[in-house]
Amino acid sequence: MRASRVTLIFTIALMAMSILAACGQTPAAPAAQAPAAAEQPTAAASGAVTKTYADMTLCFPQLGAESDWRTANTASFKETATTLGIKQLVFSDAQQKQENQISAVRACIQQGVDVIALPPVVEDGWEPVLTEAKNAGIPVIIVDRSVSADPSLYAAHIGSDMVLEGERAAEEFNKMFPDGGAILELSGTTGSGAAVGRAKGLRNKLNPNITILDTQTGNFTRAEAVPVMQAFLKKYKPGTDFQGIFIHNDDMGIGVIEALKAAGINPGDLKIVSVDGTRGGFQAMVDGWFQADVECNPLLGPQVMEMALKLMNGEPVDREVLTNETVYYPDKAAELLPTRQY
Ligand code: GZL
Repeated sequence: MRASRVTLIFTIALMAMSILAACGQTPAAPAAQAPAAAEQPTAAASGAVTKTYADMTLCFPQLGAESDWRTANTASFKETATTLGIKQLVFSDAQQKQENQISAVRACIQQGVDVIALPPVVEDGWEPVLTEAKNAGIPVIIVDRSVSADPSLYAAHIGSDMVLEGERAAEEFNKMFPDGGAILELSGTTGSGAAVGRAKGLRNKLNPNITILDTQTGNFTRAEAVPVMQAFLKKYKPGTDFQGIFIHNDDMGIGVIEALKAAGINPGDLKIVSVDGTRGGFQAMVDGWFQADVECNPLLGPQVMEMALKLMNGEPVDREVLTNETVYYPDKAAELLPTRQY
């Protein structure tokens, strides 16, 4: 290209740059497209932007993996989080240790999550960390079991009425032993809202002619229930000293069955009432071991996340949401077993 043409082009470019510089601007990149009206966040009555599930970071410091019930409870939260497309489910497993749950809640407070859904392993000892969450402006939903802390320290409780579950079990024994009798009790984790409530409910409604011969915790696990039942069988004569067993969850019930079989006891020799209504419990009813299984529903994910979103948007929520539950019986167990979600 001849020099004179180069000079001309260079001069024109310089002139263009000097005009733009005089206007205080350099050639701008194309402006970012403003979001279409439909993508604009809606303004709530207060004028604040309405949060959606996509904005939600939910802390779920799960207490452990001790039972089929707990496995189903965890699955309910993880599946619901995926279905709703929440931003993040901050999940942890505390191995049934309160100190681990408390550490997990503190980590969530540090992270600045939107809501904490706490399934407390035991009732007591939550005031300090609930106070920290409150002071950080993070609402807490107590999930499943209850806490003894002042209700002002948390937003709501969603779970089962454990006392009613115990009362329902008592009513089954009252029907089976109209002329009285004696039962053994395998209780859940010591100090847990589930074990405390079920024990209380049993004692509320058990007829006075039925005695609770002995009670021991099996910590809601299959493995820990076996030695407890073996010890009971060494101490008491089945059929003579006791005629029934109340078991606080199906997982321990399966451990109890293992010990009974080893002792040569047959299905139906003893009248057993369990709690949860898991597939294992339904199978135990089909096999004749359980005479009733009191429902305790673990599928709490949808209710909790719906409430969490309301809390994020400053909407009022019910402070106590109890799950509607029933009692299952052997006559329908075979038919219902294939339909069970947990
Ligand atoms: C009850 C729940 C209990 C179940 C057990 O809501 O906390 O914990 O009954 C589980 O199976 O271990």
